[in-house]
Amino acid sequence: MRLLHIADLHAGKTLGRVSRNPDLHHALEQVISLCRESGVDLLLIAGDVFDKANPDNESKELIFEFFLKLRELKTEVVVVAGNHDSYDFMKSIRGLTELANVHIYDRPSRERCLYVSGDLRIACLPYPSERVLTAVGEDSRLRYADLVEKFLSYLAEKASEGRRRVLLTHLFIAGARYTNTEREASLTQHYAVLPASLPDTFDYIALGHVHRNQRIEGASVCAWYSGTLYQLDFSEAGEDKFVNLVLLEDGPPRVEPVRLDLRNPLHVFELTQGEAVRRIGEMKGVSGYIKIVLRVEEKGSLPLVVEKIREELGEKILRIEQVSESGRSESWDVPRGLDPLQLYREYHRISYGGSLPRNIEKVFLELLSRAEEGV
Ligand SMILES: [Mn+2]
Repeated sequence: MRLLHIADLHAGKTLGRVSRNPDLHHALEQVISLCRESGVDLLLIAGDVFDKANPDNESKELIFEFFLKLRELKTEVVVVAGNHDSYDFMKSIRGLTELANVHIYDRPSRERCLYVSGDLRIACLPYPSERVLTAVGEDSRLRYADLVEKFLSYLAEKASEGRRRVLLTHLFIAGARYTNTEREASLTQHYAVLPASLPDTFDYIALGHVHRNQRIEGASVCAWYSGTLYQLDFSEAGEDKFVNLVLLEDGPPRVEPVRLDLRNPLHVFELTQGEAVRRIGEMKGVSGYIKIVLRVEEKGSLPLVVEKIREELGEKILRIEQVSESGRSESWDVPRGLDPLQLYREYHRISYGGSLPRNIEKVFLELLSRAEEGV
């Protein structure tokens, strides 16, 4: 049996004033061709179909057209919601998409979590927000990662009757290498699930959430993030993008990441003003979108060179940032690489002195998970 694993479509994503839907469309065309040419039986979509909880009409049309093309190919599709998708919106379209053989799992549920296709069982865990996880009857005194682990064992049990077993989910696994676009809040260690807690009874685990294609190291089971289908923002500049072809036969699964062509690759140039002027010709020749980080003596009003760059590069230039040598040295005392909770603890320490009380920490984490769901 041949599966194709994709994730993090983020339909409706914009970068500055530019819609990335043409980039997504270009990627989905390649997915359709792959399904046709490689004889894909089943497509797995591991969450974040839409970028926003209330998708705009153009993005909905793009996704529904994609589903209809897959229906023509008679490719079965199984989808789980990601943290960017609204549970309720995904639920609202689920009845209709069934008609196109697209099976949507909109929220974690013990009753509705298994898709059966021949002798293949697909256990589905949509993005488990802390609130929803405790609402499905899990013990709220347990740590988030422990709650997820318990749910995963339940799913492993549910899928155990299949000759072939796949887990489809949108989760952050500790140790995964990520970019900057996954919404920091859901990537804190508080939310991380350990690789060792992934049940090894599955033949393949199809993950979404982290935007870089990678196999999970330290898991005894074959678990992969397929990553985004195009470079979502400048933190993903220069990265190749993939979908995973998965061949399930007897023995271990064969996984082949297939590299996608990018419609608008992203580029970051870090330059002094003089270099910026000299390299305008080169930048004009580059396909895709550009961000320039301009090194200046001191930050201030926009240097004249910015006008010239905008004039010459037009639509291609999406962002110009200034960094000054002095600004850099000033920024040393700003804590870097901290997750939101650590930052808040730091803020509390500086503002009030002493460590953050447990009850405030609890409220902070609750607000964080609600903010993340756009409530
Ligand atoms: Mn995502």
